[in-house]
Amino acid sequence: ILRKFFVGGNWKMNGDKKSLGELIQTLNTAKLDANVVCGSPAIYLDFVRSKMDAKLGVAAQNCYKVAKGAFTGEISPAMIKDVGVNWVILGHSERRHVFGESDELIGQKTAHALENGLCVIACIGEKLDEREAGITEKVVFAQTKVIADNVKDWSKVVLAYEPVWAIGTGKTASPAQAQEVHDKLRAWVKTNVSEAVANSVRIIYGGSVTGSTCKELASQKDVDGFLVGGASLKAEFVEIINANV
Ligand code: G2H
Repeated sequence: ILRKFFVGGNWKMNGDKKSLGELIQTLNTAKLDANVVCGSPAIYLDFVRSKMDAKLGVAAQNCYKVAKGAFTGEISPAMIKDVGVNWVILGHSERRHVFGESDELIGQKTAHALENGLCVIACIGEKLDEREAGITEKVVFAQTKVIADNVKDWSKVVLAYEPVWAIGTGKTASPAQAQEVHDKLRAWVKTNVSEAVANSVRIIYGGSVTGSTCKELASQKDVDGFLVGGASLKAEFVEIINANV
């Protein structure tokens, strides 16, 4: 198949060595039929990488736009690579809306992470008032453009569409709502990047994905996987990873 199903776990600021160790044990021994990448809190990246089976990817949940320096509290792609981790999640809605990250900063981070050999799960998504105002497309296209302007090698990038109103709220976008935006995003990529990239880039959906909603979402033509928050901390994550089987 052209686009291998891709499931990211985003543990956010959850877990401890004991609970994450148990979760990793479950994932290591399960039969998983997708590319899997787990987003760990920064302080556990080294621990998680050392415990997780090599066939499973690990991601940082954020990083800064330069290699080192006087940036208290930040971590760099070089540091992430140094502990054997190859992925980073950038532009998550909590980074955008809780911590005030701008499109511009997310673009700079994307460029720096890719230049330093990380793969990027780049997140985009509209807020509820934007959806209600009918500007979903305008918002997600603008966010995607800033990311795209900073990408040279699209094989290192996964796009995650996460409508902000569906994140952690229990309100999943309906399969049709997700498909509609994914389809428009792929068309945007076709027009603004290339047809080859549009055909190959994974566009994954995030926002309250659970074991009970994953199958129907996964069956949508342009949904190539998920970014899973709450449910990625539970055994149910295995079911979500295999949603497309
Ligand atoms: C969206 C998602 C994971 P949840 O933030 O990135 O979290 O599945 O808990 O809505």
